[in-house]
Amino acid sequence: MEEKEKIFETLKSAVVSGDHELAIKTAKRAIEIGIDAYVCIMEGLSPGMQVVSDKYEKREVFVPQILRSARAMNMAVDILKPHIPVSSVRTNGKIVLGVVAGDIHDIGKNLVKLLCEAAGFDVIDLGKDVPVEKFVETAKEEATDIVGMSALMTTSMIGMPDIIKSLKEQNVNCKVIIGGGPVSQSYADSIGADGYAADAAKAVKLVGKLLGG
Ligand code: B1M
Repeated sequence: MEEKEKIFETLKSAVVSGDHELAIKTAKRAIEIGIDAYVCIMEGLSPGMQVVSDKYEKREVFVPQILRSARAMNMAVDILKPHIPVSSVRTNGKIVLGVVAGDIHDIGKNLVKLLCEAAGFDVIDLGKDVPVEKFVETAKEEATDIVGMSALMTTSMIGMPDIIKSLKEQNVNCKVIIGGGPVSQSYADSIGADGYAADAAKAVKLVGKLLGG
């Protein structure tokens, strides 16, 4: 196996086993030998988190292991992030991004933020468990182009239409995109969102498309 492939596999297994020391060491090695930091996230860390998600669904791992995996992933991302080439073409596109109220799952949202920033968009990150008013007020104050909402639970995604309704009522002129496990293109259509993306890379493409790029 080529060293590059080995690095991706090691990053993946470091996330799966929640070994942050291995994740950091491997991320540093990747940078040292010139492997693309973005590809390390997409081919190593992200698939690792996917494995953990699947195991959680099957009750093969539990919350403590999940938190260790998330920590390993975040620590490796911190090493890799400064090495992701930020697009030299500033788009002037501004995105207000957050995880909707009642939901604290922010790993996916953080990936969306990372890739959107790398693509040259300005991202205002509202964090997690964000109330409707916070999305709307910030969108207004910042005259944002796009509001991006993430939800990982069926119980929290139902808050998304309230944000869209409130944006419309207050005449905030922006597009709305959504993402996260339980949502879909058909859900986006049904609530009047302007777009849905299944993953962070697709979110970047969608933002570009909606901004006319
Ligand atoms: Co919890 N959790 N969790 N959890 N968790 C899920 C979501 C769940 C599906 C697991 C399950 O039971 N099968 C389930 C929800 C069920 C439902 O729908 N009702 C669940 C539950 C129930 C809970 C708790 C209630 C558990 C409890 O306490 N009993 C609790 C909820 C707390 C709360 O939010 N109020 C809870 C807690 C946690 C942890 C804290 C342990 C941890 C979160 C840590 C953190 O995020 N900081 C956690 C995790 C990690 C998961 C799973 C295992 C993995 C999620 C993840 O990070 N995936 C998850 C199982 C699953 O998803 N299958 C589960 C990796 C990440 C890279 O993918 O987030 O999908 P994802 O993001 C992707 C795309 O979706 C997309 O791009 C991302 C990157 O490619 N995307 C967007 C995301 N947002 C986007 C926005 C966009 C565009 C694309 O545009 C704006």
